Amino acid sequence: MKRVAAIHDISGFGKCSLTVALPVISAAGIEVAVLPTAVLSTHTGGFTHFTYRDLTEDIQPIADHWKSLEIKFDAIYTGFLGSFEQLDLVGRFFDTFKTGDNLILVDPVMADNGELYKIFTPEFAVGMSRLCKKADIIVPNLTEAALLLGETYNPGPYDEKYISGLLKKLSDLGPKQIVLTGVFFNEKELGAATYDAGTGEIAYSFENRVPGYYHGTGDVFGSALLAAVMNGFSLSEAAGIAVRFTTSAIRKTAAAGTDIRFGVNFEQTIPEFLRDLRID
Ligand code: PXL
Repeated sequence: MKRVAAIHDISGFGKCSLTVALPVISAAGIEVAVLPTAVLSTHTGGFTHFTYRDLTEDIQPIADHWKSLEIKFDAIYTGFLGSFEQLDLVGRFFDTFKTGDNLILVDPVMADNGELYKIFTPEFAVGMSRLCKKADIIVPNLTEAALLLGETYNPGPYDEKYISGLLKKLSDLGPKQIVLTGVFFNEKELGAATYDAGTGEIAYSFENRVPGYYHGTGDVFGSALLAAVMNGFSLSEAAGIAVRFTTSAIRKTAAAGTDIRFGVNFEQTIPEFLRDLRID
């Protein structure tokens, strides 16, 4: 069985980060070791007065303990990181646990819809782009891509020339595989673009857009993408699986009329996801 180290926060309510990564990746038959970076009562998107217990002090001792046990990871998956210090500690974690054949996936969680999440400053993006240099795959949305490249956010719609330019510039930062989320060429469809610098292939996956902005979807997408790659799918196939899974979970949530801050119904979408992965 393959094993991934998932380094994200735990937001108790709101279905994102570890409360998504753990069930989704485990359902796909992959063991998940969790390294929580913080414990919050809810995620920070749209809620006020959330609690925030920082776990920066625990990161290095947890890494040291895992190292002493000679635990190996087939992949390391990072998401929401709360500070520069955490970026440094996670970079050190990569140096310790990187092997010749494992995979580092960094989701540079820090912004969406043209805006930084309110707990971050613009300098954080510089630190995050440094961490991305060490990754094999990065999964930014369009806002995060602009921040990583020090460019102005473009609200879209986009065209292939703009997207392929972004993909190549992101790859020039270091990672050989790029998955850009929130891509759309018209108002009807939304999806992801992938670039593999090894093969030069650029591919797109789209589904019909569901109106509204649902929280936690980046983590549903990233977790599904990693699970698919670890189950042997190519990057572009994995992005298609992740786009279908995320969109289907959003559709169920929209149909139920759930508050958009409460996360999406990925749980009841897992059977479809496993059929798509052909491991049901
Ligand atoms: O889903 C990204 C995410 C993860 N963790 C926390 C967040 C967010 C996005 O807002 O606030 C704490």
